[in-house]
Amino acid sequence: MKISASGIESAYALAKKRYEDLGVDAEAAMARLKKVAVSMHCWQGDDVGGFENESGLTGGGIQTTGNYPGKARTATELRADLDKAMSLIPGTHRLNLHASYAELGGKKVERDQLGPEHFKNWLDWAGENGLGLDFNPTYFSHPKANDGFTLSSLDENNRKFWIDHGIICRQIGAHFGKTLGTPCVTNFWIPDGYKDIPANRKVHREILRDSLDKIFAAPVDQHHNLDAVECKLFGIGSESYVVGSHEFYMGYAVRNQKLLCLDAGHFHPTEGIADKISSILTYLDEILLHVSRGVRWDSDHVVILSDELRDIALELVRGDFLSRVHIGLDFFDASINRVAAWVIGTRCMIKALLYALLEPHQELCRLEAAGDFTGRLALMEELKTLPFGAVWDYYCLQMGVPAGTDWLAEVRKYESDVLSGRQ
Ligand code: RNT
Ligand code: ZN
Repeated sequence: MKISASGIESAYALAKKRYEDLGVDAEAAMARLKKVAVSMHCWQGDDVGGFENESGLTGGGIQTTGNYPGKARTATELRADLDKAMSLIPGTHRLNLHASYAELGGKKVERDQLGPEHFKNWLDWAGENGLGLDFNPTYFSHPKANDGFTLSSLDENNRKFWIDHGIICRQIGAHFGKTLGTPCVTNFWIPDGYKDIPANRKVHREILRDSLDKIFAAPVDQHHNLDAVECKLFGIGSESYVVGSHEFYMGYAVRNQKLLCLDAGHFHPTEGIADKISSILTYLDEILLHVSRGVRWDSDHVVILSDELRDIALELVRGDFLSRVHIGLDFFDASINRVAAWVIGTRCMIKALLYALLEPHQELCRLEAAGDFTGRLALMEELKTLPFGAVWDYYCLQMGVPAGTDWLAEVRKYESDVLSGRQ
């Protein structure tokens, strides 16, 4: 059932007053929210398959599960699905592309030979829709990564191939950034690691440092491209040792002033990333987040409005970090409608930010500084049941996207009109 606009407006009027009583300006919160761009990942739409060949996601220790019908088979279909998803999400956002989503026109182009021309359609589409682009070299689903090693491989030829891929991707990223007038974050994640106990942990880390140094030595304009490195604890098939661990990349990022990418699924299963943000931003200007949801392992479930997500958003707002943190999403679920997955996850990210922007932060800080931890806890708990949903619905209404679950009817229609025709 469609929610009526007048119902949303009257609920909002009451909610606004309730927040005002706490010294919070709901209008100002929404105005700030409007400016936040979330980088939506292309890979939710086709189960991290990419368009280089038929085989889809192979290796790398990441996995999609499920076979919900309607997966995008071409870049054109993927863009159509993204258009649909984006039309149901308030605000103007970004698209995060992987190199494996190059459009090669039926030709075989190796990953060390890619160029901006292979992403022309993506770039045109982003420009037409006012979207920024982010980018990722693809270090998985490739014969040269089959032994589990890429940039830290002991094989010099392999390494050279992957170094060249990295350099080319940074150049492509800079081209995106320059063309679109907003810097592209190019994020490096590699799967390298061992299933079982390594005899020589050190050698791969030294090699990885050397490979990264070579990649980043290539001159690329920082105004157009920002480099990020993503750490990880373990993957399927790399349970005992991941070369690019947290300590490895934190050291690398701090020494070389690169962005560190924190993926919510890349730490111990009970460890959140919210508390890490202000620590790392003490030493780095900017970071990248991969907002994800691990269930028992780094399972990349669709992001929901969990405590963990709220904590991340609260940290971004409380620390005034929104301009220093690039928010990317990283989840992939093939067991539900893929367009719906994007919509749910992205809307939840935005919702969490709205929740955080509606917090009476100064008052909480005042209580804390005065040593009134009782008052701090009491107020924090009270905030959870304020009429936040009424502000969210109103925000959607203002932004011209469906409120409540009204978006679902549109996804269902798209499923029967478009997705169901895909075999
Ligand atoms: C893998 C990393 C990485 C990938 C994407 C597809 O564990 O999280 O970010 O999910 O590059
Ligand atoms: Zn990630």
